[in-house]
Amino acid sequence: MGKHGLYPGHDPSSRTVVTVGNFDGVHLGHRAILSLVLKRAQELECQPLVLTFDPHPLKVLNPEAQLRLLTTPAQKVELLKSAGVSVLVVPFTKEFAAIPAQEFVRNYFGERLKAREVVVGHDYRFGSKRTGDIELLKEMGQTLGFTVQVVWAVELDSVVVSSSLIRAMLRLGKLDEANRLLGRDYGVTGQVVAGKGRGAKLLGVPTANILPENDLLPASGIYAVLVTRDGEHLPGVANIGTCPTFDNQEEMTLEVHLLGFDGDLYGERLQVDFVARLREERRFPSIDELASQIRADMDAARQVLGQAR
Ligand code: RBF
Ligand code: MG
Repeated sequence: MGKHGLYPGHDPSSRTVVTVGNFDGVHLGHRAILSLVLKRAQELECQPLVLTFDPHPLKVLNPEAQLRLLTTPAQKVELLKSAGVSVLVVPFTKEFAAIPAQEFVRNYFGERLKAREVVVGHDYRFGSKRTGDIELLKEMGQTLGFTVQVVWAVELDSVVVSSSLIRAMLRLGKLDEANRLLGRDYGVTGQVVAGKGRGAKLLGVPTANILPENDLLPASGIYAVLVTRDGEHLPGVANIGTCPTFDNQEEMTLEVHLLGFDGDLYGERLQVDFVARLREERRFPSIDELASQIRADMDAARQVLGQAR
């Protein structure tokens, strides 16, 4: 990135209404911020822009915390762009983290982005050791030529929408609640890798085994899913778990059976959106009993997905 920044998606000649943050999950709280950015950009005839970081700052500053993000960097950019804003991804390093708050504001909101307005969440802090706050931003805006808008937390059913709450709900198998807070269905991307071939042979139900790119899989269980393949959405049923009927694998796997499809998916990259959680994974006393339960799951998924559209 050059000193005066040529960023993909950013027109350097235009002034911006800009927000900054991690935006993991691009959930309803984030969407409230994005809406205000879009509205103000239109009113002020500026470019709506999101400044975000890759990797997530906590992964650089506190790797021991093993933060499990909801979105991959690519998903995040795609979700932000489809909300209608331009996206500037700043590589986050320890050196970047050491930039004093004032310098960050002058350099980014002032020089590079020519901010006309900066939109931030109510608890936003920035700069080295998080010393920068909204007061500092407002003060510096007066000399650098931008105003500051503060967005309050979004509540749904009197809980504050947050990425950490959504992570917890996904882990607990509360998919419906997680999806409501996200404002979309939780989705995982990944490549189809070789499985054991057991599904087709023993159960008559071939599955695509997906190597997830996301840090976070929903709780173990059986799910109705929509699979995106080359921009097309296909109905399916997914299993997340260890297949305890067989050999109790140690690792959790994600397998998808596409309803009414029997092509080869090996090597393809798919996105799996989790629409509904159907049941828990169980150990069945016989392969026949598992096979008939899977047939019932396929019917349940068809029902759920038929209603969802
Ligand atoms: N394996 C289990 O051991 N218990 C289950 O409850 C279970 N449910 C499944 C439901 C669906 C819809 C699918 C597609 C698979 C399920 N499996 C389950 C995984 C199954 O054992 C696996 O697909 C094959 O063994 C091939 O790896
Ligand atoms: Mg398989």
